Amino acid sequence: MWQAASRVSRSVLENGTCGAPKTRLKKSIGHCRARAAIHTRTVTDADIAHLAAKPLHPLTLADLVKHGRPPLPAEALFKSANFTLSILPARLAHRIQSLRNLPFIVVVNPQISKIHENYLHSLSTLLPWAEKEISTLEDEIQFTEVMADLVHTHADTISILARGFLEARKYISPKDVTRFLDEHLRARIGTRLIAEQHIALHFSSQPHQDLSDDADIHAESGYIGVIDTKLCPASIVRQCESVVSDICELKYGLRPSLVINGEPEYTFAHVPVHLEYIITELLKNAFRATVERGKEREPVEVTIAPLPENNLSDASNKMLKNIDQWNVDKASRLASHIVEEVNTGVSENIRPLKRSTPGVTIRIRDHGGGITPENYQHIWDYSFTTFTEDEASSSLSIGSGLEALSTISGASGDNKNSLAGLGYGLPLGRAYAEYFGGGIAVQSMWGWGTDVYLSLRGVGRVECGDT
Ligand code: ADP
Ligand code: K
Ligand code: MG
Repeated sequence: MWQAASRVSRSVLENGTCGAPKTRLKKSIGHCRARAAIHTRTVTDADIAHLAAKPLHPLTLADLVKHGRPPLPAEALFKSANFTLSILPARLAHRIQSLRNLPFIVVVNPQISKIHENYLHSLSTLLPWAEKEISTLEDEIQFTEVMADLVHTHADTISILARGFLEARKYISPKDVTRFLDEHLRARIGTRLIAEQHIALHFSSQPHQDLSDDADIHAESGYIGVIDTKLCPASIVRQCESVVSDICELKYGLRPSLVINGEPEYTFAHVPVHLEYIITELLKNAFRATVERGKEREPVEVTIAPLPENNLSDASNKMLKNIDQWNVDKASRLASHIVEEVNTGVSENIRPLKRSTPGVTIRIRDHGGGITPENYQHIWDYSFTTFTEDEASSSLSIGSGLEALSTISGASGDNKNSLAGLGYGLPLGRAYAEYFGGGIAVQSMWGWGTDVYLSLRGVGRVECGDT
């Protein structure tokens, strides 16, 4: 039964199967995309109205891990595909509808309409599957290709959105832009996660020889699809530091230093790509401020502070006892309950508790001079930036006019290779943090420096898999 799948996976993965799951996933997506001849069905207004009328399924970490730990048996993989298929069309239709609800002159902006087309395209690739139940490996493989196409289509679209809303800023208030983008970008995070999770489960479930080593690495490393149950924030900080330092060196000829303290060995269950995005953006901000202030001798300090494990009330302990291993939904509700208890000081009845991981707070402290009170009010606005062309010509700023936008293209278009400029770092970082119940708070001491508190909730007992 696995033979057909093995044939495809060999060709899909021949680009190389080693390395971090994320890298492999990217390669697989690229390769899949190149091979796929994807069927489409024209999307009608009636389709959109019908699908958008369906209630949205709010995504939880439980949804992502409920099909089990890879390698999945074929039946579980079909379940994952059918679950994915059951929720994505309505999500895409909702996006199309809310794009269409923008003022007409904004919708017809070439950038915004490009985004609209992307969503129509993705929905048109799902409609041929609408009445189908995926129950063969051939179908599952084709469906995975559709998912790869979806991820690819929407990959580097943040800069397109940013450009669109800057071009259209005369016709829509900043408040309305923020409202739209907050909803749109959060929905985008979820849709992408759902598609990537199925792709990851697919590729880590192929019992092909090429993959057996990789599957072992996978099991050991604690991955369930795109979720790493043993994610170490300190390692992510070091990885991101290296990337951001390179950018800094290119731009300013300097590499600020960074120290990590607190509990660098702490691990929890989370989505590594989300953490990478957030930490990269926060380090870019801290490094930029540090260098511009001439404070590169003062290291940026990152403190990893897990929420105390033993500050639990009787109520929490009782809830914890009743959690069965796979019910992550309950576990995440418990995590929020615990975070609340700890934060509000309710928990006095302290009991030692070994394995719960309610979450972590990561403080990033720089001595880069802080944020002026006037700017502080705007830091969460999409497109608000103090980065100007005088500082670096390769990015855009709100003051430098639209010409700067034309310099945005390709990979760097999503701000990957520049230190700042889109003004999306903080608000989008916060959207990622809030997605699974975390948050970001910025404390500025104007004239001195900035402390950023990133809090993330872990999911207590995701780990445990197939026992
Ligand atoms: P961008 O970095 O593209 O400008 P962000 O949303 O990341 O967009 O940040 C918005 C603005 O907030 C920055 O332009 C900067 O003025 C201010 N800011 C953010 N973090 C810091 C920091 N650590 N120190 C000083 N200013 C900061
Ligand atoms: K901003
Ligand atoms: Mg930034």
